[in-house]
Amino acid sequence: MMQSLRAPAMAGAFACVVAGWAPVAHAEKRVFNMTIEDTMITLVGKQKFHTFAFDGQVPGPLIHVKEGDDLTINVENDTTLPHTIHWHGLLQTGTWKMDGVPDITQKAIQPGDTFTYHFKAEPAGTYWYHCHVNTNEHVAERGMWGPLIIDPKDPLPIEKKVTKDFLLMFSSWDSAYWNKPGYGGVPGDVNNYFTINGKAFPDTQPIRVKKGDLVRVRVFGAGDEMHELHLHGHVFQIFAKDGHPLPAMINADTLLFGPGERYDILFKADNPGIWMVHDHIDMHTVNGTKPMGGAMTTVEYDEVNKDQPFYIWAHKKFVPNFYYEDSMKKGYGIFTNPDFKGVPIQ
Ligand SMILES: [Cu+2]
Repeated sequence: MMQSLRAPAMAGAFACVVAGWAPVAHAEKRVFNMTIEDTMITLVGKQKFHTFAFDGQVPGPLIHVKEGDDLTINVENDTTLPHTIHWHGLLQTGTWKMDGVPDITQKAIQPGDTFTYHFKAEPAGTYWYHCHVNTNEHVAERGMWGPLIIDPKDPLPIEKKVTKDFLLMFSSWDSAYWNKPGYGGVPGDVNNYFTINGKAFPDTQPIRVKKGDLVRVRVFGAGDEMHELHLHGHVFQIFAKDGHPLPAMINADTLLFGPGERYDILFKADNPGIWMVHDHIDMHTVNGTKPMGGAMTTVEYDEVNKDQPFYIWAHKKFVPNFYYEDSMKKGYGIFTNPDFKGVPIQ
């Protein structure tokens, strides 16, 4: 394994490998409970989608822990189909049966059953969890994903300077299968709705910053399409890929990422204004056949008057924590978000 930029303690990690994983004394034990529920979400007030939602919400709850923590996650499947949870990018050293792949590392969790995952939170960085049963449907079309952030024991100097931390999970949807659970996500299908954190523009929320912030944006390819994040008015730095800091940051204004990928980007909030943020794959900025929708939002500076006669969000109700930015400040734990809740399907 190559040395990670932020892991001077690899010798200690190898010590655990020798005898299989056993929790180390200084690790925090954290126990979380999650359900999987048949849940209906509605995009832009009109297009419904049947989801298998973690804790009844899309995205699922934020799991925020520290590198090395001893995690126990009890999962209860309250839907009518089998599922698992795969902890994407985690090493599972000595715990391969916790990797969450049906018929490879476990039997899928049947309707009404529970399963307990127990593993160590490593490596540090931006990770996510998702179902691994019929991923072409359950991940790509049914919203079975959520963020898993593992703070490093030894953050890099620039990470300590971050003042705002936003999580953006990109995904796509196919209205042809909105009410056909168990189907969809096969070759030839065409996605026609595109979301950030489970909402399509104009139902997304602005990314609120103030001049002087060092902003960290963590992007996730949570669906089954490529996406290309474009931020207007700024040069950002690509800081990490798939949780791992790059040897040198890359300056960019667009970022192409595919299914499963995560990138952490940083930008200095030094240009007050209202700035477009959008998927530059133009077909991803529609709702069905209607343009000006999909995977779009804005960066809004606190210093700027939003009440502009041309601004589509001039009088928008602001919903904080849409990007889990408030939850990320609350320390470690599991954080649900009422804004992502759908309606239970009986
Ligand atoms: Cu599933």
